[in-house]
Amino acid sequence: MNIRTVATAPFNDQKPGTSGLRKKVSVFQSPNYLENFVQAIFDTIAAPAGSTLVVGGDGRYYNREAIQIILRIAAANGFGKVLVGQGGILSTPAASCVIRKYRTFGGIILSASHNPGGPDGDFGIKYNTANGGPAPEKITDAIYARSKALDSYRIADAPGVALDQQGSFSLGGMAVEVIDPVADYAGLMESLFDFEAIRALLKGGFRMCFDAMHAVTGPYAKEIIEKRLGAPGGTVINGVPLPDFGQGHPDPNLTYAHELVEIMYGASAAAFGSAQAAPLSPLPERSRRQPDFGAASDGDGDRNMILGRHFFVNPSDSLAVIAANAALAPGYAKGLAGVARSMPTSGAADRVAAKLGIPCYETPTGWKFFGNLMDAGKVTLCGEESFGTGSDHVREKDGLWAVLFWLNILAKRGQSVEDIVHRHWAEYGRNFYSRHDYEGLPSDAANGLMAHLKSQFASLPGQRFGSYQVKLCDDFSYTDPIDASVSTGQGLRVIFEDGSRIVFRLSGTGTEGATLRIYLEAFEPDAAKQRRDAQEALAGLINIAHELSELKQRTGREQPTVIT
Ligand code: G16
Repeated sequence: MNIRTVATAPFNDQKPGTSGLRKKVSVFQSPNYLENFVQAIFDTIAAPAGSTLVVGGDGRYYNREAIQIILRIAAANGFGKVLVGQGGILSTPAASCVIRKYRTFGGIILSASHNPGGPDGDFGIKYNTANGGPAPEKITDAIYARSKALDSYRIADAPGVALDQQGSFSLGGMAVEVIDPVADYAGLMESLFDFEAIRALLKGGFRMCFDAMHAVTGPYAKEIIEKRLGAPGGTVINGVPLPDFGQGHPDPNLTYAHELVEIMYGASAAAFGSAQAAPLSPLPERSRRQPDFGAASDGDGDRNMILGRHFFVNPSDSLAVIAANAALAPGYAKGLAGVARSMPTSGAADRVAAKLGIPCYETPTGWKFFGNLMDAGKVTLCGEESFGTGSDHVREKDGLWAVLFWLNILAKRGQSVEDIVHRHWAEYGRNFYSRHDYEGLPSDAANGLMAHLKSQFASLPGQRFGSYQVKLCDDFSYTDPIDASVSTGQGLRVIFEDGSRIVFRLSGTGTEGATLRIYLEAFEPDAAKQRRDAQEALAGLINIAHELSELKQRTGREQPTVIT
């Protein structure tokens, strides 16, 4: 094998964000950009010669080209074997599953998650460690440091590997095994859930729709939901992964999964969710009677949105409902060790944990913060408000897993989605919750707004805003209970005397300007008052958020881009 050492200059912008390095495709295509970052990963992880790596992605534009480059750099850096998903495809949870099942040294996942794809869209890359989870901050910080000092990378001169055919190949002496991207993952799902009960549910007239949004979950959902669980063909819509996601935005929320929302809400869809709801198209034949259950997943298959007929399940509530009903799924019948949620996620899961007598951990935003807790056996379930739910079956959040968990619960309880959530609120109280996103803000304006908020923190406690009195304000920081690592600057919290709160954060996953997220939460124990619209119930807090942040003066915006 001929290995070339290529001289290069470091880039100064390769700092991984909330979940890996995400940039425009054109940035990754610029000479040496991807190569440098991959070499920085390999230099940092220092895998012993002959190690095995997993490589796969969500199928977005540049996925195949990037995989060929990574294979050649892996060969030049002494890896003995790489497992690649057929067609270059591996959903993020499936990659985690494969890393764990075959005990590989780690894996590289190519995805910009829910961000749009195509030549003008986004691309991303992240490294996952041997536990199957995203590398923790100490590794991503070291990769970043290395990327700033890199002056060369090593690459094998070898022809590309045919990714469309399963089998074993050789690339300059390194083994490349092209594997079925679905089989291992589907087998794992079958071991966790009561497929018999779900099959019976689907046979008995229960109708569902799964929107794969032309992203990676299409083949997984078709195999599991249509083939193994027997749902009729056509249950999975937009099931063919496309490099540009059919020009869509593969983010399973009420704004971007509008086709599914139209199906589930029928004519009233426009009233829901978004300040920018797309106009309604004529209803397709199948939605004359809305399905009982709707779900969608994102670009790389780790997010999920759960809908009932005319009913949206807030992701924070979804985590709480799954926790409360976990014993109904065979894989969780023995009970939960604990649950964890990110700080901005509502406290609904905390109430379930308290009742179950198990711990509930509060971490910063980012799935990587759950890894240590799961590895130490402290938590079984984890979730985030950003449409992420998962468990210790892998070390990533898992969209289809959440869908199957809901199906398992629905099959066992025989009630509607709406009914299950209403009963949950009646039992535990309702954490009214919403997230308002302001996308594409100039970075200066967003940073100025956050600095302005922080500057008021000393004087806010004790101040009254209508019926709300400020109890405390802080910039959230977290000390990992397992390795004692400290993460600071994780979101500005304004907490009121009655437990309501407003959190302000800048997203760490965007590639253009800044995205401001405002998270709003208020608790309602009275069942008679729980069925109000969340925006209405949170209106007072929304006004306070605008006032404290000087949102309009600083950004010119009054309406969020997306409301969850
Ligand atoms: C990533 C992380 C999640 C995080 C989400 C939103 O998800 O894995 O843990 O909650 O981003 O992060 P931010 O608010 O910083 O944009 P994904 O699905 O994009 O990988």
